Amino acid sequence: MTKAAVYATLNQPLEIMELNLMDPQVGEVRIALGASGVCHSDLSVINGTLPIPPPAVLGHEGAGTVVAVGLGVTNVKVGDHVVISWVPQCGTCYTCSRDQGELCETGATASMFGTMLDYTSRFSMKDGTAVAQMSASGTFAEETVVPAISCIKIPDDVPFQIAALIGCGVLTGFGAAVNTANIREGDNVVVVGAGGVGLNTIQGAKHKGAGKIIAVDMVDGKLETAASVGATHTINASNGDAIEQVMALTDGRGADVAFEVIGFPATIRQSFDMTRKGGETVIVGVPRLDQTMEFNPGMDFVIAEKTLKGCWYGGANVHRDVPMLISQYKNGSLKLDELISREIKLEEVNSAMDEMHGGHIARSVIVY
Ligand code: PAD
Ligand code: ZN
Repeated sequence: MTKAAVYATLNQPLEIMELNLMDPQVGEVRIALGASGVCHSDLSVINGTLPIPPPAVLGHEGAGTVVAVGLGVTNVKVGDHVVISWVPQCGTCYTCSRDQGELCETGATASMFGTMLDYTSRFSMKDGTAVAQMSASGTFAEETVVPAISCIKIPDDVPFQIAALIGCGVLTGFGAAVNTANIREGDNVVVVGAGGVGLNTIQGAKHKGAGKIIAVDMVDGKLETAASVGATHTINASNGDAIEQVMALTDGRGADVAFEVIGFPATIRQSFDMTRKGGETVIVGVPRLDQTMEFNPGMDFVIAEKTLKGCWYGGANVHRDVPMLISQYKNGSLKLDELISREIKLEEVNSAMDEMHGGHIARSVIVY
């Protein structure tokens, strides 16, 4: 048995309950969670933006200690500390071998279904009802079972709170700037949405040598954090027209690269309109899956030669990028302690969701 926070009903708080947890099967690993971040995507499941059928253990940004391994597991052993990747990445399929591990043909479907690679889950209720595990992980639990290819071994001296953040917000946000976008040295970059993910996009843009890094948000506290991790300019979108303010900061031309890290069509359009001719807009925020947008292909894409592209999991090869991010954290160039606004217990996860509506917290992290 293990204690977990379960999504049982749309738009209702998560329920804390004891669940059965099966032993790891072939190629699987059981992990005692050390920490799990609370990401906006968890809230997006509860409010129906990301449609995962309940019941499901949410949480996909986690790190912990290996407590058991199934047959055939060679990449980690009992006692190892690991970051859990929310897309299992095999490293050898068609997309992995084309440096698109975030779309891994072995792992991405199971991740969407909230299951192991065989499309079944390891959690169940006392009456035997199967309980899905978000993104093949389910980190809002004291213990979970994940595919071994989701595990990246990390040094024992990295705090679990930090390692957990790397599992989603950092890999996604930093990777959007470093892997997905094509930021050239000196480029003017705008990041719309300075939450747990966007703050890491700012750090990725800095890493790529961007010139101006303009953070746009509606909460002054977020903008202060943005400035502390590398934003050179900040715009509170509730004060005046944010597009005009970006134009004023970029000689009336617009930014070279814009990132939307919220998940609304209106702010995607806004980000797109903040870029210059020939500029690039990267969508990181996940809108409701039933939403659509209109563009003028001739004006927007052909004549203005703009690019609009999506970003899944920061275009990350997790087995390559997690060790890289840890060494950047250790040498002080990647600021992660600053992103942990508060540490909570599993039972407090619903209040972390409420705080996210208000948007004042960079990241709440559950510590087990
Ligand atoms: P968050 O809630 O921490 O941050 C969102 C930020 O946007 C907050 O700071 C808000 O204040 C700000 N905001 C909200 N509305 C506006 C507005 N109209 N104008 C300006 N700022 C605004 O969320 P997060 O950083 O955890 O996640 C952000 C998005 O990224 C969310 O949609 C999440 O589902 C998505 C995500 N995508 C991936 C991926 O692989 N593409 C991975 C992880 C998260
Ligand atoms: Zn996430």
